[in-house]
Amino acid sequence: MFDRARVMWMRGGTSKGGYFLADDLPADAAARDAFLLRAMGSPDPRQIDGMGGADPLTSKVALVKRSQREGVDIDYLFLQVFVDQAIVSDAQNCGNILAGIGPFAIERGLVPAQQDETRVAIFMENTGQIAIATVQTPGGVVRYDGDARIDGVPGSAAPVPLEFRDTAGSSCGALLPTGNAFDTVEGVPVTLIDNGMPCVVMKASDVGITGYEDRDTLDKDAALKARIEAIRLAVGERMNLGDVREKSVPKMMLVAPPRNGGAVTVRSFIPHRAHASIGVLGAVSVATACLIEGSPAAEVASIPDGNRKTLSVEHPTGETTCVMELDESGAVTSAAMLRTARKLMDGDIFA
Ligand code: NQM
Repeated sequence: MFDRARVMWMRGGTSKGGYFLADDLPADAAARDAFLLRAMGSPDPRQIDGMGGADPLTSKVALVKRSQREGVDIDYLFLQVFVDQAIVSDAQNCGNILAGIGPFAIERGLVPAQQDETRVAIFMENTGQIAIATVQTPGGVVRYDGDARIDGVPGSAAPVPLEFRDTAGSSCGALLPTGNAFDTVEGVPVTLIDNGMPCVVMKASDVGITGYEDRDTLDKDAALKARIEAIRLAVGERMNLGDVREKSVPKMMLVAPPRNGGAVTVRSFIPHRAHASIGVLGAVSVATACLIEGSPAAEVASIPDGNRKTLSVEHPTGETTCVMELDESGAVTSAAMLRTARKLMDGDIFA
Protein backbone atom coordinates (compact mmCIF):
# COMPACT_ATOMS: atom_id res chain seq x y z
CA MET A 1 0.00 0.00 0.00
CA PHE A 2 1.24 3.50 -0.87
CA ASP A 3 1.45 5.23 2.52
CA ARG A 4 4.01 8.04 2.45
CA ALA A 5 4.90 10.91 0.14
CA ARG A 6 7.06 14.01 0.08
CA VAL A 7 5.02 17.21 0.23
CA MET A 8 5.36 20.93 0.81
CA TRP A 9 2.49 22.63 2.62
CA MET A 10 1.91 26.15 1.36
CA ARG A 11 -0.50 29.00 1.53
CA GLY A 12 -1.34 30.06 -2.01
CA GLY A 13 -3.31 33.34 -2.06
CA THR A 14 -6.23 32.88 0.33
CA SER A 15 -6.09 29.07 0.17
CA LYS A 16 -3.81 26.43 1.63
CA GLY A 17 -2.84 22.90 0.71
CA GLY A 18 -0.31 20.21 -0.13
CA TYR A 19 2.04 20.68 -3.10
CA PHE A 20 3.41 17.40 -4.50
CA LEU A 21 5.69 16.51 -7.36
CA ALA A 22 3.41 14.42 -9.60
CA ASP A 23 6.05 11.67 -9.66
CA ASP A 24 5.90 11.41 -5.85
CA LEU A 25 2.31 10.14 -5.97
CA PRO A 26 0.88 6.96 -7.56
CA ALA A 27 0.21 7.30 -11.30
CA ASP A 28 -3.03 5.36 -10.85
CA ALA A 29 -5.75 7.96 -10.07
CA ALA A 30 -7.72 5.67 -7.74
CA ALA A 31 -4.63 4.86 -5.63
CA ARG A 32 -3.59 8.52 -5.65
CA ASP A 33 -7.03 9.73 -4.55
CA ALA A 34 -7.27 7.09 -1.80
CA PHE A 35 -3.93 8.34 -0.46
CA LEU A 36 -4.99 12.00 -0.64
CA LEU A 37 -8.27 11.33 1.17
CA ARG A 38 -6.34 9.64 4.00
CA ALA A 39 -3.72 12.40 4.04
CA MET A 40 -6.35 15.15 4.32
CA GLY A 41 -8.58 13.22 6.74
CA SER A 42 -11.62 13.09 4.44
CA PRO A 43 -14.46 12.36 4.63
CA ASP A 44 -15.00 14.04 7.98
CA PRO A 45 -16.40 17.52 8.67
CA ARG A 46 -13.48 18.14 11.06
CA GLN A 47 -10.80 16.30 9.01
CA ILE A 48 -9.43 15.40 12.44
CA ASP A 49 -7.39 12.46 11.16
CA GLY A 50 -5.56 14.40 8.46
CA MET A 51 -3.96 17.65 7.37
CA GLY A 52 -7.09 19.29 5.91
CA GLY A 53 -8.39 22.36 7.68
CA ALA A 54 -12.10 21.40 7.72
CA ASP A 55 -12.79 23.94 5.00
CA PRO A 56 -12.75 23.54 1.20
CA LEU A 57 -10.24 26.41 1.05
CA THR A 58 -7.71 24.43 3.10
CA SER A 59 -8.35 20.98 1.61
CA LYS A 60 -6.51 21.47 -1.66
CA VAL A 61 -3.76 19.69 -3.53
CA ALA A 62 -1.40 20.65 -6.35
CA LEU A 63 0.45 18.12 -8.52
CA VAL A 64 3.43 19.62 -10.28
CA LYS A 65 5.79 18.39 -12.97
CA ARG A 66 8.21 19.77 -15.53
CA SER A 67 6.32 20.53 -18.75
CA GLN A 68 7.13 19.06 -22.15
CA ARG A 69 5.15 21.84 -23.84
CA GLU A 70 6.81 24.48 -25.99
CA GLY A 71 7.36 27.71 -24.04
CA VAL A 72 5.92 26.26 -20.82
CA ASP A 73 7.92 25.48 -17.66
CA ILE A 74 5.49 23.59 -15.45
CA ASP A 75 2.32 21.50 -15.67
CA TYR A 76 -0.01 22.00 -12.69
CA LEU A 77 -2.96 19.78 -11.87
CA PHE A 78 -5.28 21.02 -9.13
CA LEU A 79 -7.27 18.55 -7.01
CA GLN A 80 -10.07 19.55 -4.64
CA VAL A 81 -10.32 17.08 -1.76
CA PHE A 82 -13.88 17.30 -0.49
CA VAL A 83 -14.09 17.74 3.26
CA ASP A 84 -17.08 15.59 4.17
CA GLN A 85 -17.38 13.35 1.12
CA ALA A 86 -14.91 10.78 -0.25
CA ILE A 87 -14.39 12.79 -3.45
CA VAL A 88 -11.21 14.09 -5.04
CA SER A 89 -12.12 16.24 -8.03
CA ASP A 90 -10.11 17.63 -10.92
CA ALA A 91 -13.20 19.32 -12.37
CA GLN A 92 -12.03 22.79 -11.35
CA ASN A 93 -8.91 24.89 -11.46
CA CYS A 94 -7.65 27.03 -8.55
CA GLY A 95 -5.99 30.40 -9.06
CA ASN A 96 -5.14 30.80 -5.38
CA ILE A 97 -3.20 27.54 -5.11
CA LEU A 98 -1.63 28.58 -8.44
CA ALA A 99 0.17 31.38 -6.56
CA GLY A 100 2.37 28.77 -4.79
CA ILE A 101 3.24 26.81 -7.94
CA GLY A 102 6.09 29.07 -9.13
CA PRO A 103 7.82 29.16 -5.71
CA PHE A 104 7.35 25.39 -5.26
CA ALA A 105 8.69 24.57 -8.74
CA ILE A 106 11.77 26.71 -8.12
CA GLU A 107 12.33 25.20 -4.66
CA ARG A 108 12.14 21.67 -6.09
CA GLY A 109 14.64 22.54 -8.85
CA LEU A 110 12.18 22.24 -11.76
CA VAL A 111 12.75 25.86 -12.83
CA PRO A 112 16.11 27.64 -12.50
CA ALA A 113 15.85 30.81 -10.43
CA GLN A 114 16.96 34.02 -12.13
CA GLN A 115 18.78 36.86 -10.41
CA ASP A 116 15.96 39.15 -9.20
CA GLU A 117 12.72 37.61 -10.28
CA THR A 118 11.77 34.45 -12.13
CA ARG A 119 8.96 34.21 -14.60
CA VAL A 120 7.28 30.80 -14.57
CA ALA A 121 4.95 29.74 -17.39
CA ILE A 122 2.42 27.30 -15.96
CA PHE A 123 0.11 25.03 -17.94
CA MET A 124 -3.06 24.54 -15.91
CA GLU A 125 -3.97 20.95 -16.73
CA ASN A 126 -7.52 21.18 -15.40
CA THR A 127 -8.51 23.69 -18.05
CA GLY A 128 -5.71 23.47 -20.63
CA GLN A 129 -4.64 27.09 -20.29
CA ILE A 130 -1.49 28.99 -19.42
CA ALA A 131 -0.76 31.40 -16.58
CA ILE A 132 2.40 33.39 -16.02
CA ALA A 133 3.59 33.82 -12.44
CA THR A 134 6.44 36.12 -11.45
CA VAL A 135 8.33 35.01 -8.34
CA GLN A 136 10.77 37.15 -6.34
CA THR A 137 14.17 35.37 -6.40
CA PRO A 138 16.87 37.79 -5.22
CA GLY A 139 20.26 36.05 -5.38
CA GLY A 140 18.60 33.03 -6.98
CA VAL A 141 16.56 32.11 -3.88
CA VAL A 142 12.76 32.26 -3.52
CA ARG A 143 11.76 35.15 -1.33
CA TYR A 144 8.52 34.86 0.65
CA ASP A 145 8.61 37.98 2.79
CA GLY A 146 7.72 41.34 1.35
CA ASP A 147 5.33 44.27 1.37
CA ALA A 148 2.45 42.96 -0.74
CA ARG A 149 -0.90 42.63 1.02
CA ILE A 150 -3.96 40.72 -0.10
CA ASP A 151 -7.26 40.89 1.70
CA GLY A 152 -8.13 37.68 3.51
CA VAL A 153 -4.51 37.08 4.63
CA PRO A 154 -3.00 38.89 7.62
CA GLY A 155 0.29 40.73 7.22
CA SER A 156 2.33 41.10 4.07
CA ALA A 157 4.46 38.91 1.82
CA ALA A 158 6.42 38.95 -1.43
CA PRO A 159 4.19 39.71 -4.42
CA VAL A 160 3.37 36.92 -6.89
CA PRO A 161 1.61 38.60 -9.82
CA LEU A 162 -0.41 36.19 -11.96
CA GLU A 163 -1.38 36.80 -15.54
CA PHE A 164 -4.01 34.86 -17.46
CA ARG A 165 -4.67 34.86 -21.20
CA ASP A 166 -7.45 33.21 -23.16
CA THR A 167 -9.26 31.80 -20.18
CA ALA A 168 -12.70 32.14 -21.81
CA GLY A 169 -14.56 28.85 -21.97
CA SER A 170 -11.94 27.03 -19.86
CA SER A 171 -14.34 24.27 -18.81
CA CYS A 172 -17.61 25.16 -20.56
CA GLY A 173 -16.25 25.51 -24.11
CA ALA A 174 -17.40 29.13 -24.44
CA LEU A 175 -17.41 32.26 -22.33
CA LEU A 176 -21.21 32.19 -22.35
CA PRO A 177 -22.10 28.51 -22.84
CA THR A 178 -25.73 29.31 -23.65
CA GLY A 179 -24.77 32.33 -25.77
CA ASN A 180 -26.97 34.57 -23.64
CA ALA A 181 -26.24 37.57 -21.43
CA PHE A 182 -28.68 35.96 -19.03
CA ASP A 183 -31.01 32.99 -18.72
CA THR A 184 -33.86 32.68 -16.27
CA VAL A 185 -33.43 29.59 -14.09
CA GLU A 186 -35.87 28.70 -11.30
CA GLY A 187 -37.29 32.20 -11.77
CA VAL A 188 -33.93 33.95 -11.25
CA PRO A 189 -32.04 35.82 -14.01
CA VAL A 190 -28.50 34.37 -14.07
CA THR A 191 -25.46 34.71 -16.30
CA LEU A 192 -23.82 31.36 -17.02
CA ILE A 193 -20.21 32.30 -17.61
CA ASP A 194 -16.72 30.80 -17.68
CA ASN A 195 -13.69 33.06 -17.89
CA GLY A 196 -11.38 30.62 -16.14
CA MET A 197 -13.97 29.32 -13.65
CA PRO A 198 -17.53 28.19 -14.43
CA CYS A 199 -19.80 30.57 -12.51
CA VAL A 200 -23.49 31.32 -12.17
CA VAL A 201 -23.80 35.05 -11.53
CA MET A 202 -27.02 36.50 -10.15
CA LYS A 203 -28.14 39.53 -8.20
CA ALA A 204 -28.09 38.88 -4.44
CA SER A 205 -31.41 40.72 -4.16
CA ASP A 206 -33.00 38.25 -6.59
CA VAL A 207 -32.42 35.43 -4.10
CA GLY A 208 -33.50 37.41 -1.05
CA ILE A 209 -30.23 38.63 0.48
CA THR A 210 -28.45 41.99 0.44
CA GLY A 211 -25.08 40.71 -0.79
CA TYR A 212 -23.27 42.28 2.19
CA GLU A 213 -23.74 39.38 4.65
CA ASP A 214 -20.72 37.81 6.33
CA ARG A 215 -19.58 34.24 5.68
CA ASP A 216 -21.13 32.73 8.82
CA THR A 217 -24.53 34.28 8.17
CA LEU A 218 -24.52 32.90 4.64
CA ASP A 219 -23.35 29.47 5.76
CA LYS A 220 -26.22 29.24 8.23
CA ASP A 221 -28.85 30.21 5.66
CA ALA A 222 -30.16 26.76 4.73
CA ALA A 223 -33.05 28.14 2.64
CA LEU A 224 -30.69 30.27 0.52
CA LYS A 225 -28.32 27.34 0.06
CA ALA A 226 -31.16 25.07 -1.05
CA ARG A 227 -32.37 27.70 -3.52
CA ILE A 228 -29.02 28.27 -5.16
CA GLU A 229 -28.22 24.54 -5.20
CA ALA A 230 -31.46 23.97 -7.17
CA ILE A 231 -30.25 26.57 -9.70
CA ARG A 232 -26.79 24.97 -9.81
CA LEU A 233 -28.12 21.48 -10.48
CA ALA A 234 -30.43 22.85 -13.17
CA VAL A 235 -27.63 24.54 -15.15
CA GLY A 236 -24.91 21.85 -15.11
CA GLU A 237 -25.88 20.37 -18.47
CA ARG A 238 -26.48 23.80 -20.03
CA MET A 239 -22.97 24.82 -19.02
CA ASN A 240 -21.53 21.65 -20.63
CA LEU A 241 -20.45 20.43 -17.20
CA GLY A 242 -22.77 17.42 -17.12
CA ASP A 243 -24.22 16.22 -13.84
CA VAL A 244 -22.69 18.55 -11.24
CA ARG A 245 -24.03 16.85 -8.10
CA GLU A 246 -20.56 15.60 -7.16
CA LYS A 247 -18.60 18.47 -8.71
CA SER A 248 -17.32 21.66 -7.12
CA VAL A 249 -18.36 23.69 -10.17
CA PRO A 250 -20.12 25.85 -11.14
CA LYS A 251 -19.52 28.39 -8.38
CA MET A 252 -22.50 30.47 -7.31
CA MET A 253 -21.87 34.22 -7.34
CA LEU A 254 -24.31 36.63 -5.71
CA VAL A 255 -23.59 40.23 -6.69
CA ALA A 256 -24.64 43.62 -5.34
CA PRO A 257 -23.59 47.25 -5.90
CA PRO A 258 -20.12 48.09 -4.55
CA ARG A 259 -20.00 49.79 -1.14
CA ASN A 260 -16.33 50.75 -0.89
CA GLY A 261 -15.57 52.40 -4.21
CA GLY A 262 -15.03 49.12 -6.07
CA ALA A 263 -16.69 47.71 -9.19
CA VAL A 264 -19.01 45.15 -7.59
CA THR A 265 -19.65 43.27 -4.34
CA VAL A 266 -19.73 39.44 -4.39
CA ARG A 267 -20.71 36.68 -2.03
CA SER A 268 -19.67 33.34 -3.53
CA PHE A 269 -20.58 29.75 -2.76
CA ILE A 270 -17.92 27.23 -3.80
CA PRO A 271 -20.45 25.69 -4.18
CA HIS A 272 -21.79 24.50 -0.81
CA ARG A 273 -19.88 26.74 1.56
CA ALA A 274 -19.62 30.49 1.38
CA HIS A 275 -16.15 31.67 0.36
CA ALA A 276 -14.24 33.71 2.97
CA SER A 277 -13.11 36.04 0.17
CA ILE A 278 -13.32 35.03 -3.51
CA GLY A 279 -11.44 32.68 -5.84
CA VAL A 280 -8.99 34.15 -8.33
CA LEU A 281 -10.52 32.84 -11.53
CA GLY A 282 -13.91 33.18 -9.86
CA ALA A 283 -13.22 36.91 -9.51
CA VAL A 284 -12.07 37.13 -13.15
CA SER A 285 -15.29 35.43 -14.26
CA VAL A 286 -17.50 37.70 -12.14
CA ALA A 287 -15.64 40.81 -13.30
CA THR A 288 -16.17 39.64 -16.88
CA ALA A 289 -19.90 39.16 -16.22
CA CYS A 290 -20.03 42.80 -15.06
CA LEU A 291 -18.81 43.84 -18.54
CA ILE A 292 -21.57 41.98 -20.39
CA GLU A 293 -24.32 44.31 -21.48
CA GLY A 294 -27.71 43.20 -20.26
CA SER A 295 -26.36 40.86 -17.57
CA PRO A 296 -27.65 41.00 -13.97
CA ALA A 297 -24.09 41.83 -12.83
CA ALA A 298 -23.87 44.81 -15.23
CA GLU A 299 -26.99 46.23 -13.58
CA VAL A 300 -25.29 46.53 -10.20
CA ALA A 301 -21.66 47.09 -11.22
CA SER A 302 -19.78 50.35 -11.50
CA ILE A 303 -17.37 50.05 -14.44
CA PRO A 304 -14.61 52.50 -15.38
CA ASP A 305 -14.07 53.55 -19.02
CA GLY A 306 -11.21 52.37 -21.22
CA ASN A 307 -9.81 49.17 -22.66
CA ARG A 308 -7.64 48.52 -19.59
CA LYS A 309 -9.91 48.25 -16.60
CA THR A 310 -8.90 47.96 -12.97
CA LEU A 311 -11.86 46.30 -11.30
CA SER A 312 -12.00 45.96 -7.55
CA VAL A 313 -14.21 43.02 -6.60
CA GLU A 314 -15.42 43.54 -3.02
CA HIS A 315 -15.89 40.39 -0.92
CA PRO A 316 -16.53 39.43 2.75
CA THR A 317 -12.96 40.13 3.89
CA GLY A 318 -11.99 43.06 1.66
CA GLU A 319 -11.43 43.24 -2.06
CA THR A 320 -9.54 41.61 -4.92
CA THR A 321 -8.34 43.74 -7.80
CA CYS A 322 -8.46 42.34 -11.34
CA VAL A 323 -6.73 44.21 -14.14
CA MET A 324 -8.55 43.33 -17.34
CA GLU A 325 -7.44 44.08 -20.91
CA LEU A 326 -10.21 44.36 -23.50
CA ASP A 327 -9.99 44.35 -27.28
CA GLU A 328 -11.82 46.72 -29.62
CA SER A 329 -14.99 44.61 -29.46
CA GLY A 330 -15.01 44.79 -25.66
CA ALA A 331 -13.97 41.16 -25.19
CA VAL A 332 -11.58 40.43 -22.30
CA THR A 333 -8.22 39.28 -23.69
CA SER A 334 -6.21 39.02 -20.48
CA ALA A 335 -6.56 39.38 -16.74
CA ALA A 336 -3.95 39.96 -14.06
CA MET A 337 -4.09 39.70 -10.32
CA LEU A 338 -1.76 40.11 -7.38
CA ARG A 339 -1.37 37.16 -5.00
CA THR A 340 1.18 36.10 -2.40
CA ALA A 341 2.29 32.67 -1.17
CA ARG A 342 4.12 31.22 1.81
CA LYS A 343 6.04 28.01 2.42
CA LEU A 344 4.74 26.47 5.65
CA MET A 345 6.47 23.09 5.92
CA ASP A 346 8.40 20.58 3.84
CA GLY A 347 8.47 16.91 4.71
CA ASP A 348 6.65 13.60 4.41
CA ILE A 349 2.95 13.01 4.77
CA PHE A 350 1.56 9.61 5.84
CA ALA A 351 -1.63 7.80 5.06
O1 NQM B 1 -11.39 30.69 -8.53
C1 NQM B 1 -12.01 28.44 -4.30
C2 NQM B 1 -9.92 29.56 -3.95
C3 NQM B 1 -10.92 28.96 -4.87
C4 NQM B 1 -10.72 28.89 -6.31
C5 NQM B 1 -13.07 27.81 -5.03
C6 NQM B 1 -9.84 29.90 -6.94
C7 NQM B 1 -10.21 30.40 -8.28
O2 NQM B 1 -10.17 30.63 -3.43
O3 NQM B 1 -9.29 30.55 -9.10
O4 NQM B 1 -8.84 30.34 -6.42
O5 NQM B 1 -13.74 28.50 -5.77
O6 NQM B 1 -13.24 26.62 -4.85
O7 NQM B 1 -8.87 28.96 -3.74
